[in-house]
Amino acid sequence: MHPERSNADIERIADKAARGARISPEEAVALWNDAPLALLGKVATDIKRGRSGDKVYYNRNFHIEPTNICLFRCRFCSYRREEGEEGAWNMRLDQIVEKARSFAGSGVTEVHIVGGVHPDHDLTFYAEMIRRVKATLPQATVKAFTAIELAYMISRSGLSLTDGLKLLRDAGMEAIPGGGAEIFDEEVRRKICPEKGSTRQWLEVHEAAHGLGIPTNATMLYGHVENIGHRIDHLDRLRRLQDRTGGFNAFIPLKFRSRGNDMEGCGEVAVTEDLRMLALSRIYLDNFPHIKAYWPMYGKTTTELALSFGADDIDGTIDDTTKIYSMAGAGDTNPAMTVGDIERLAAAAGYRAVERDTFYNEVVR
Ligand code: V47
Repeated sequence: MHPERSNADIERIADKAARGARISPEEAVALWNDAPLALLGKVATDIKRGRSGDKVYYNRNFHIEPTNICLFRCRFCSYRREEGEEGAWNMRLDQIVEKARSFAGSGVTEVHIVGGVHPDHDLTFYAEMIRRVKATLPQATVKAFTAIELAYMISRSGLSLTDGLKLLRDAGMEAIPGGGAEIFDEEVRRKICPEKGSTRQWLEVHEAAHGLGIPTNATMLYGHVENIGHRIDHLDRLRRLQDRTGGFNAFIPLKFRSRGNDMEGCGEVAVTEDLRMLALSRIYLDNFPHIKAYWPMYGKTTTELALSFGADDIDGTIDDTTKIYSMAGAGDTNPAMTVGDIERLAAAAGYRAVERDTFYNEVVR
């Protein structure tokens, strides 16, 4: 406990947050340092229940990861390979279409496409990819490309951000995932991903997307070399952008997983820290409708706990289509959950699983 801070101060900040009032960065630090885990869980759950009652959202989705060959060498990444290196892949458009076709008739409502920033692919290639996937699965929403991939492909094309996004939107890109945010603090970013697109680029892409009515998500990679001040600064930059645009759907804190990358030495934070981070995200981001506990990264047990710490979404069925997390040692090697599995997980935590689409409309079958 901070020497000059009393339990009464912590209770006052917690009450303020539970009433729905906005807390300051300093108050967030105080809660982080001194609030008991159970208090954070209670406040985050009160806020969550006020917004979405006993619902836990999920969707029927799958991922396409077109390539793991990437221009950038982010130190936390276990997935990237050099062209020609063992374990590298680079799917052709017909293979991507084949993957999409294998989900026809399965009831999926979302295709999530992200991968490495491949030096040879241009905007025309990506627009064609989206067009073909959408033509193959017209009922599904294409949620595609991190802001880092988008900034690179659009700047290469010579178009403005807005015109590049419009071109992709016209091809069928209806939403943008939250990846590539990592940690916004420029000094930490230099340490963990010095070559990657900048914080400014990430924020500009999301702002431009919101300006076009394209909803997006936001992530934060935590639990490595950053400190709590960096995490709150990250949340604060997101809260400020959301105040201006209202275009974010979900915030997804991503726990750093340490296997098979250059930052193995950082280890991994405790599960109690994951729960504190989820609760603080729910409390601080008073203008974000959803907090997602991404189950392939936390694993199913922590995801179940996350539902008592402010999360109201756990992502989807996945069907063993993403490798980013398992290659870093997280969760299951072949991540997949049936709707029944998801319903049981939610019920075990005292909640009701509700299927949603990408835009959080409830799906009635
Ligand atoms: O930006 C990479 C993270 C992100 C590791 O928007 C790692 O619905 C932990 O953003 N340990 C990409 N994390 C994935 C992503 C995402 C995932 C699920 C849903 C949504 C959504 C977005 O994966 C990267 C990076 O922060 N990541 N390596 C690692 N070793």
